[in-house]
Amino acid sequence: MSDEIYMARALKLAQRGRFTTHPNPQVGCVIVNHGEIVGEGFHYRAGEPHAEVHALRMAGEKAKGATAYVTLEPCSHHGRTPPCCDALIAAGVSRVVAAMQDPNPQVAGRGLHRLKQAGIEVSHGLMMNDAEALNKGFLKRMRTGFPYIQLKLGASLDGRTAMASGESQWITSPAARRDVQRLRAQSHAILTTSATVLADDPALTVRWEELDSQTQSMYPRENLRQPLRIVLDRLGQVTPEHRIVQQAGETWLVRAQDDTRNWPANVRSLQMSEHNGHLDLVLLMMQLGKAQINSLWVEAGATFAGALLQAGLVDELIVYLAPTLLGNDARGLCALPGLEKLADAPHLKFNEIRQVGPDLCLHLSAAT
Ligand code: AOF
Ligand code: ZN
Repeated sequence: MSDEIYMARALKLAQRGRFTTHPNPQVGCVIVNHGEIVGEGFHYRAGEPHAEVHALRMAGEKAKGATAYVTLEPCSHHGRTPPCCDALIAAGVSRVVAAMQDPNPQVAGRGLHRLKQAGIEVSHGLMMNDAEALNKGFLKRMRTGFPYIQLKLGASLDGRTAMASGESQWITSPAARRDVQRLRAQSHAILTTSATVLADDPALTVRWEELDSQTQSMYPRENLRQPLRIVLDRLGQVTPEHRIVQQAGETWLVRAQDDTRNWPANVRSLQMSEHNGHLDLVLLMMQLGKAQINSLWVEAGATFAGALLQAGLVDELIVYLAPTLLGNDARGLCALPGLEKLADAPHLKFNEIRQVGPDLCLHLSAAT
């Protein structure tokens, strides 16, 4: 069998960590000796063994002289766990095929170098695009210091989100809301604004019973992790009565003024400088990157969506479109103040189009 088949298997295994590895990447490993898979593993949670360690444990003596297929360069540093390249060397592996190098500055080529120095045949780049797609958040944070930002929008076919009165609940279908639950579950953190909290009082949690059955089967209820909730609350309008601060998991309130209120232990108030009556979004994203947040899922209103787009901070737009028309009096999807010329409009491209129940889900990114 060819290298691609084993790497495809390693990529598939890596995905089993999709809901749980943050802030670490998803990594899979397959060990093959004389055409037989003798060990497999994937990384499940930060602090727990890396993919290679699981696979080496399964392979035991059979790792000697074997080939290890890994979706990310084996690590060379002592983090929460010891270096995987040492474990591969000690086990007597004779060849390592990595899908890509690890941009983590603590690794960045040193893992592959150490393996080579130990006399192991090393290569990287096999199925690299798939490996990149697996860890968009981790890779962006390692390369730029910013989290990977996904902006979720929901609208009618004519791009409207609410009637003029504000009436807006359930334009999209229950199937679309289940899809949102799955995408929230994969995100490291969820961001919203106090305007949305004051208008809708959302919980912004993942409800296991609302996940689709395939997701449920790979994400047992007892392992459910609530993504961190972050609210941009410049003026300190969120109160202990709002649902978002009453949920399991952490909530951070980002404010321009220091907050002296006694919040429960799972609520943190962070102070950030403001500029012309706005929090500095670029600074915010840098701080979230420093806090090791790989991926940010944004659910907010048209004003914030527009601000984020105009700041060039959106990596991916995820738009649910319902097969209905709300007319010209209804509210628009995205405020883009100052936009007058067509040439200045954001240029996007469609990357994926899915039908979700009766709705469409469109995935877009900036056109390059
Ligand atoms: C691998 N295989 O399965 C993972 C890797 O704190 P630690 O010890 O868990 O190290 C985390 C770093 O190790 C992470 O940032 C990334 O660079 C690498 N993750 N590497 O070879 C794995 N999870
Ligand atoms: Zn490792």
